[in-house]
Amino acid sequence: MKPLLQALKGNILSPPPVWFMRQAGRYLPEYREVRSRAGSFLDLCKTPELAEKVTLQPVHRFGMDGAILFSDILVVAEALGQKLWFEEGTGPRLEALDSADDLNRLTTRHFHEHLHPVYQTLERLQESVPATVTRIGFAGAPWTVASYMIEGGSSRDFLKSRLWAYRDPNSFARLIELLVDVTSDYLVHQVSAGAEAVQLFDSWAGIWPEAEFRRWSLEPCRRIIERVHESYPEVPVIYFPRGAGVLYEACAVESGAQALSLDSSVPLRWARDVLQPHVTLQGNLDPACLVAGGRAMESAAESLLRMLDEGPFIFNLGHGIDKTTPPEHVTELMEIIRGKSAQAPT
Ligand code: 1CP
Repeated sequence: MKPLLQALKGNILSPPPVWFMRQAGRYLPEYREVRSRAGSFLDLCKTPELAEKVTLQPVHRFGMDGAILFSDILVVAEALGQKLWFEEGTGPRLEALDSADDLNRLTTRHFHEHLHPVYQTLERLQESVPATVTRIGFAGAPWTVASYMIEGGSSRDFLKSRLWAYRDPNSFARLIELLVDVTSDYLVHQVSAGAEAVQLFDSWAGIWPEAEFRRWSLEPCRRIIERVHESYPEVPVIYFPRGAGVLYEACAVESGAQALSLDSSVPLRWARDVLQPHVTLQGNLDPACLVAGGRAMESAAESLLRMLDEGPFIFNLGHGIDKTTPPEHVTELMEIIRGKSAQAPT
């Protein structure tokens, strides 16, 4: 079995398998080259030959154990009929949802047709991903996707979305329910097209108090994971409730996920003692260490390996690769992970 899948099944590997969130992207000159040919970022996501190519770029250059589908979490909003575009420098923009009435503008009628290029990319990857490398599909969690749909783009405080949830929980629940449904379906289709594991990105989970975290982040994700497992009981799900703090424990015990992706703020000793008995852990090197390189990167990577690689573990970052990361630092980090762990007793 492929190393990443073995770790997701709870096996302890030395060296641990490794991949990096957002491993394809602007920090790679070969990505910038393809991106400039594609037109817009969304065109790149929707052109299977090019999306396949950029998915493979980091795998070929660095030899990661996972190849994550090249797409974006926000294509789901677009597939529901919401207008989406990406502005250079400012990131994603959407025609914002302002009220319960706006939910009526959303439709599932063309959902899978719209996402067909994503499925085609995964089908192509079945032929081209190296034999030992795991194909990872993904989706945004309902809360994180809803926040972009309501804010109309990135936000610092998500106040509009939070106020909607507090003032009109029924219509907010309608949006979350819709996203639970389509996201479950989307992931099942990704697996049918060739994804061997899937990751749910709840990048903004950490903004909520406990009760709302459970209601709007954990419970919707638990239901999606359950739905994926109803169709594909063997397919591992990696859950990334970024910023969940001590609530990572509830995620480990209650979500049904096989692995938790840890953000960089999660203390390693606590993660080892409290979370790792329940699930495979993935993470959590600070992406800034990878930009910095040198001693800072080396010592952080070594303590991560020392602390977590006696249980089921996948080396990753605590969040996506920064676009200013020097590619040579990624090469060095791969050497640290593979070299150092290879010498450790098994
Ligand atoms: O051309 C470009 O460089 C556009 C930048 C870019 C890229 C490379 C965006 C816009 N998305 C992506 C790809 C992407 N997004 C992947 C590809 C696979 C890989 O990991 O290599 C994935 C998994 C995502 C997921 C994603 N998109 C998340 C969840 C993970 C996270 O980083 O928290 C989120 C929040 C988004 C929204 C989004 N899309 C793009 C940007 C710049 C953002 C973040 C905006 C913000 O911070 O609010």
